[in-house]
Amino acid sequence: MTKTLNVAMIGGGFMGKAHAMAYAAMPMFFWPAPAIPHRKVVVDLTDGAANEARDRFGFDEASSDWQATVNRPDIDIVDICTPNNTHAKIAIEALKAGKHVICEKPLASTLEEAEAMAEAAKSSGSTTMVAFNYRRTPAVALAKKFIDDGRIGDVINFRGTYLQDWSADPDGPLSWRFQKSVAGSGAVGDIGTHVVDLAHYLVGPIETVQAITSTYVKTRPLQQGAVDKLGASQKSSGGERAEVDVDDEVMSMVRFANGAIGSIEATRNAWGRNNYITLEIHGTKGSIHFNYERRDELQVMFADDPAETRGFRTIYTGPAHPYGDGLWPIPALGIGYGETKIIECHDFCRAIFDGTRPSPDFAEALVTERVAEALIRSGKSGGWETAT
Ligand code: SOE
Repeated sequence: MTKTLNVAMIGGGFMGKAHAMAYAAMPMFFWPAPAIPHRKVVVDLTDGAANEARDRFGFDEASSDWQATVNRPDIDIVDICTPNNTHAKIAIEALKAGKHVICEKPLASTLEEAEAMAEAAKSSGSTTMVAFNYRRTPAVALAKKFIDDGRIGDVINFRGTYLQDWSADPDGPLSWRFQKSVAGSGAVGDIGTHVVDLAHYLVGPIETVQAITSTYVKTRPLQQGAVDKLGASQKSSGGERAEVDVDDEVMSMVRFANGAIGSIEATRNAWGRNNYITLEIHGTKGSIHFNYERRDELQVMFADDPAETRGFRTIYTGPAHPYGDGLWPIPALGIGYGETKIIECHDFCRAIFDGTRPSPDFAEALVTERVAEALIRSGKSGGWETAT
């Protein structure tokens, strides 16, 4: 009989919704499932919010006490979907209690916390994972396969961008995402780390970086209510404004340990760009291009194609490609954010089942944190900074 894993999910907001949906749907996609995740307890700040999350996301129980919950003997997985500055304390307590831990990205709000989390993971016998979901887009996993199979030769260049526009409106609220004490950084930690993770996954570790960071909107209206509304304009609230102390944008040059060079950009202030994650990778024998806003497609160019047909071709991912046996039976039926979270949930449960290390686990995500910290440092110093 397939093993059941009881889940305690801490945080019932936007990410809680995505994870709860993945727990419910994973065995419907991947069958036989490595384990059946059971939505046991959801924790939120107040009893009212927790009860609402329980009813909405299909958990058995609700609680406003994360500490008591992660120590319950009937819990197998602790899933952290809370703001960045709470990750370390919840994860470390859960690891001490012998739980497997999946944590939303970025790993933590400071490098010190991230190091403590990786250390706690190392000295536990538990499985850990950080929810960098975009590497689980089938087209991105197919790009990885082409690179690993040598189809584009040695990678010489990586260009990665993550552009959004939800914070371009200066009247968007000053949520925790704009507060250094909670988020750690702005675009760098929130979305730049996704690109760093993709760069690491596809090309390898980054050694040195040189960055420019900028904060365009210096003050924002204080947020009304606790719910993270991302960019919803508060123009009419007429309320008090407070200082933004994180970056809005980062542009950078990077050097990889294997000699490849590249660039990484991230901003949440690019009007018209919604979830515009692009990757352009050049190798000695071909190129790869991906745009998340067309995420069923991977563009590839192989230099050894005959001259008259040489050029970028578009592959629509489907059953023949990574994760294809679990997803939809016809290419281009559509992969969404939800599917990437379902695959993430599958890979985490499989790693628990097999006793293998999922990627990225806390140790691997710490490498991404080091790059993020080097980007921030370089943004201040103006010079090259090491990420190791
Ligand atoms: C906001 O920028 C955000 O919700 C990120 O925090 C997520 O990681 C990203 O995938 C979608 O946008």
